[in-house]
Amino acid sequence: MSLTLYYHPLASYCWKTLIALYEAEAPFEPRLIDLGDAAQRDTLTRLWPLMKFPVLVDGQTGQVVPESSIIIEYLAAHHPGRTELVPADPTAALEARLLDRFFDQQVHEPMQKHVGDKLRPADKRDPFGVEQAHAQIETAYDVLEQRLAGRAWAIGDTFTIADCAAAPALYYANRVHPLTASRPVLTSYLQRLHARPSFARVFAEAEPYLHFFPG
Ligand SMILES: N[C@@H](CCC(=O)N[C@@H](CS)C(=O)NCC(=O)O)C(=O)O
Repeated sequence: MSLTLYYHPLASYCWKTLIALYEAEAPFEPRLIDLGDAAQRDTLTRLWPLMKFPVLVDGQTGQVVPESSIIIEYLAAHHPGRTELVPADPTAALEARLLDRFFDQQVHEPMQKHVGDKLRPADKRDPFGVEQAHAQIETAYDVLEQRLAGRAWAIGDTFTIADCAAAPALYYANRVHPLTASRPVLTSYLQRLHARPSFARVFAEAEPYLHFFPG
């Protein structure tokens, strides 16, 4: 097996790449990294000095691929499956990449700000930053509620990189900043994501760890 994914089953950006791997039906070896273990931290840091996962290693080419979006681009280029994660049509590809960035930067990152703040010592918290993060999520929900109206998936009828990004971002954002009744488009989109077999599998694998989520 040539692909190895360094990951943790609870880590939201790892979910994004796991969904893509399952969509691509690409065989890979999952290597769980426990950041509480110094030797395992070293393993990850040797691969990617920023010590962030996911990291994909292609044993055939020796290529080390960090960053969830880049991993998905790598899969789409080198291990394509039935799901066209990055559309061949350039206009559709731009929309997919735009929404991938949008979910990461406008939903996922402010959600992480909320979670990261909970993990800080009480005297190092940043309540104003967390308030700004919640306002950012609210604006993102506004934009998405309009943009995704009438679409089955993020860019339309086909499941892409944007949906891989959306699933963990929206799942965890909904935990810290719940979708209300005024968000019917996003609420039903999140339900469709949960029903998608790739995400259902990732979620089932994460379930034993979900009680560690500090949200
Ligand atoms: N932009 C990166 C973000 C990766 C990221 O933030 N990963 C988190 C887990 S979801 C992580 O490694 N956290 C460990 C840490 O920051 O110590 C990507 O898209 O892969």
